[in-house]
Amino acid sequence: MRVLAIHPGPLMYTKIFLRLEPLGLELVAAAVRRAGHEVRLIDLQAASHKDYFSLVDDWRPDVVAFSCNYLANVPEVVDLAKLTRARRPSTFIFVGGHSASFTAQELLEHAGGAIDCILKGEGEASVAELLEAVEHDRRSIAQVPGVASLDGEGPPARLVENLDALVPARDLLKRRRKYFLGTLDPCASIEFARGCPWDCVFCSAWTFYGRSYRVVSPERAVEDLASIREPGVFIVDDVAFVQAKHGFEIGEAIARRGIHKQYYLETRGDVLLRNKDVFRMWTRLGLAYMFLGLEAIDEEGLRKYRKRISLGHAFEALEFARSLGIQVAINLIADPEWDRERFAVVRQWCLEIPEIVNISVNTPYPGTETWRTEARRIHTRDYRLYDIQHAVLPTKLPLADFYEELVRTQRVLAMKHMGWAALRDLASIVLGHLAHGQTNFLRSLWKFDRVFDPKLLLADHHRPVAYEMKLPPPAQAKVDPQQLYVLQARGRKGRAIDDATEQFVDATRMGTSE
Ligand code: B12
Ligand code: SF4
Repeated sequence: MRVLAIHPGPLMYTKIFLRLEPLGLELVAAAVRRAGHEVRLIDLQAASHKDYFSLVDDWRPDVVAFSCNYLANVPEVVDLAKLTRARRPSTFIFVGGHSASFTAQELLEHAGGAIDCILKGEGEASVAELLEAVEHDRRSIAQVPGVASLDGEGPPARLVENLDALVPARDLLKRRRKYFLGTLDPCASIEFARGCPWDCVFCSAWTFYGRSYRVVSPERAVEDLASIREPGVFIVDDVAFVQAKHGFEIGEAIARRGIHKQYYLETRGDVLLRNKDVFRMWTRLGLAYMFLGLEAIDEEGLRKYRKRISLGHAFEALEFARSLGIQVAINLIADPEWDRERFAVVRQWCLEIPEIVNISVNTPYPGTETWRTEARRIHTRDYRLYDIQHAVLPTKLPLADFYEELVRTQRVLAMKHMGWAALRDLASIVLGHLAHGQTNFLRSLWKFDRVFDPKLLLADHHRPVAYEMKLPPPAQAKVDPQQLYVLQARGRKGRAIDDATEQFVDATRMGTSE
């Protein structure tokens, strides 16, 4: 069969700071190809809806598969599915990905029959079986693990047993030069581990994977890395180098192969402090950017996010990251409760430090514990606003003032690293990009005001809402994690970490899951 795989369009953040290849969809596409089908892939972060429909009309796919990792993309995916169905009534249309897995039934209902099914969990695990059913016996699709359709649900989603068997179909992605992350332009993505052993209440990374943690072997990781042409590499792991041994082994294999790249990774402050030598080694190998989830700059804020890390520890991690001599970015979560004074304090603090500071807005997502425990009523059911740049919980300040303060703060922070000053500091890097025809980073330097504008943010709340998000269930004091998991939990044996690391995780995690 001809199978067309689609990643939806960009959200606010991706319009300026970065644009990254849809690695998950490339992995699913590879599994489809392995099963003997013809596959094409289109990424609407780098192509238009018109390009997509031309492809549908010219290539006439038998199957269309959407990726829906981001909740904010739900309306776009539903609309595209409906328009595709109208053009090609017999095409089988299905959706997979992170958010689709947590909102399967409501997605199907919004689509009113335009989506044949949702395939929950890891696409590689069951996509071949689903396509087999589509080709030979459509009535049997509801028996495929992870399938949800209007006729009912199949058995629970299956877990990929061996990550080493996976190879992303990077060759299917046209316009690879469109992908960049700051000065890493162009930039590819790679996965060294999947899942997260922690259980933060505001996060769905662990609930998706049943709190499992699996690793790619060092040999396989390096083989994949060696096949990447781009000089920049984004390591997509939720928390990089949870276990020092894994990080060292991959690093040593990279050094042996003589691979020279620049890397971006995200990790936790406590992991950084525990595994300092690994991060030192990676700095020598080309680590250029590190993103640290600090979340708050005061004890009250940290308590609110129930971070079992003291402020002293968080700053120690920041100090250490700084000492590596690389570009460090941190994230702070702005709560809708913030008033003008709180924003002013944050602005001041951020101006005093050299790091890139990213501010996101506290947003409860389906699939998280907070979704079921948050007593504050969400004040919008518009999926498009769930991009952690908009306020979906009631704000203490009038909404217009909240956005004014938020953007003012974000602008102050962004300007430290954008515009003419950035160009002056990074002139040699930018000239290098231009010599290779890469302009993504250069163009990003002046885009801020066009995208981050308090009036635009406010206006977004007044757009007509075609699809209303399902409300969370009545707030509960305590949630059984089993109710949240997409992939079934395997307990301790599902986490490929040694006992010392398991104990370390236990001492630093927020939740109470097994
Ligand atoms: C890497 C990453 C990014 C990257 C790259 C995203 C990209 N282009 O795909 C960047 C940095 C750009 C990014 C940005 C954002 N991200 Co992000 N990101 C992640 C992260 C850490 C890993 C995703 C990943 O690559 N995993 C590895 C691959 C192999 O897995 P995967 O993509 O999930 O794909 C698998 C399955 O989902 C499924 N699947 C996926 N597509 C399909 C399609 C079909 C047909 C099928 C059957 C299956 C299937 O099978 C795949 C293989 O197993 C996740 C956390 C997580 N662990 O999921 C957060 C996460 C997805 N991001 C999140 C958020 C909030 C954002 C932002 C909105 C944040 C912001 N700062 O503004 C932006 C928006 C980006 C945009 N689309 O415009 C949230 C999503 C919340 C939600 N429910 O919507 C997550 C879950 C993080 C979290 N802890 O809450 N992100
Ligand atoms: S450490 Fe917490 S926030 Fe980070 S991915 Fe794991 S569960 Fe999510």
